[in-house]
Amino acid sequence: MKPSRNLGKAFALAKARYAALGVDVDAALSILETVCVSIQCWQGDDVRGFENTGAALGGGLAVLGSYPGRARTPDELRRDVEKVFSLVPGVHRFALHASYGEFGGLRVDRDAVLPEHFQNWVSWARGLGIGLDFNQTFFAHPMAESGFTLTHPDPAVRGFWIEHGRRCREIGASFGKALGTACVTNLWIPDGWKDTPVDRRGPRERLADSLDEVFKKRFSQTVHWDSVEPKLFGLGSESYVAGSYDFYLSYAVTRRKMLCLDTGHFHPTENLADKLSAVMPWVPGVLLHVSRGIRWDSDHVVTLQDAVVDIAQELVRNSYLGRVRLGLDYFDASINRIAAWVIGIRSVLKAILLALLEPTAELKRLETEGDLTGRLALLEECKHLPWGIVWEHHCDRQAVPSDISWLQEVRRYEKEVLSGRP
Ligand code: RNT
Ligand code: ZN
Repeated sequence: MKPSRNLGKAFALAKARYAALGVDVDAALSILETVCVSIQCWQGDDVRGFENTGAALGGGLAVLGSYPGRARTPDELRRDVEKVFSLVPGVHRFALHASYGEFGGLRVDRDAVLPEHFQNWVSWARGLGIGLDFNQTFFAHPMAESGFTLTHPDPAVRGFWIEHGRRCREIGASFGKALGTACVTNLWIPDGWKDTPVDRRGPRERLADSLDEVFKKRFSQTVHWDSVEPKLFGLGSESYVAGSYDFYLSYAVTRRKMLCLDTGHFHPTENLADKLSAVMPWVPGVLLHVSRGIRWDSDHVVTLQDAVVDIAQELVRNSYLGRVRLGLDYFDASINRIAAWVIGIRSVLKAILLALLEPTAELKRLETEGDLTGRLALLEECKHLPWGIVWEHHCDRQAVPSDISWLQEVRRYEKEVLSGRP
């Protein structure tokens, strides 16, 4: 399908429509061009990584589905991601996990990982002109089988994971240095109890001490930032998670760390968007793990839902885009993995566009003047303004598919490349 021949005309009409509400479409698009999403490596291979130890995923992470075509090697993963980049507008980042190092067939344990194991990733990122982000991997490992890592009562186990945490920050900093754009290394641990614990205090005190050890070394903010990621509960940690929201919010505030907010890590009735303006005065920045929680699962492919638009509106209305890193966090093995990425990235960008096209000044005026009727009416009106045409124009201008024709390209890639992966 060719992009509509009338796109130019439709765009001019849409622009006029927005202008009538005081919205400058070109200004909105020039901001959208700069919006960068950190793409999660783990969607491409079902969180397997390249250590080849055969360890179970664990940590309460479960990847369901058996769609063919998962990336089995770093080269396959890189090739897949390049395909994704060609189907979404903008320049984005790539988020790696420590388990995605290239160890040349050697067994390099988590407490021995080094920047050199990620050299190919850095060269690849440099070639593409993108930044890299990083994550410690505190799961899929014999030392994590008990379900406890940085909170483990045995100092030897804790020490092993503290060393992993430290080394990953060195790797993250090496990314930032090599690529000239600060890497965010995000720390998430699965530690928690399936059933009611008696000692809630011990693991949290040990976690605080372990984190202080992990974060002892300081890095320049031009190369490296740390973030910590809370979770309400996980599979197998239904009753207690040591790294809860209260814990990490307090930690991030007192230790000046970024707070990672994963949209799937809260009670379904909690509004993540509302948290942003509450935490931003107190933390140096936020990393968003945009995901789609469904019932008890936190990791479905992101779609253009109210929850995502609400977050985008908070980022735009409050000028937080500069202090918030946008990242994706989901893994779906039941559909084409390239499509899963493309759908999620495009949805996040659409949500940001929707927010950028809002007549915020007018809405604020109505609110300030107490015209609550007008505020509600205009908010509702905005939902059906011709933003889809603006999106198509944006994609067209960035030389990426403006409509669902991206899917044809994914299907072609599936036939030519993915189907050759048994
Ligand atoms: C798990 C966290 C974490 C992971 C990734 C793979 O609940 O959300 O961010 O999904 O590190
Ligand atoms: Zn997450």
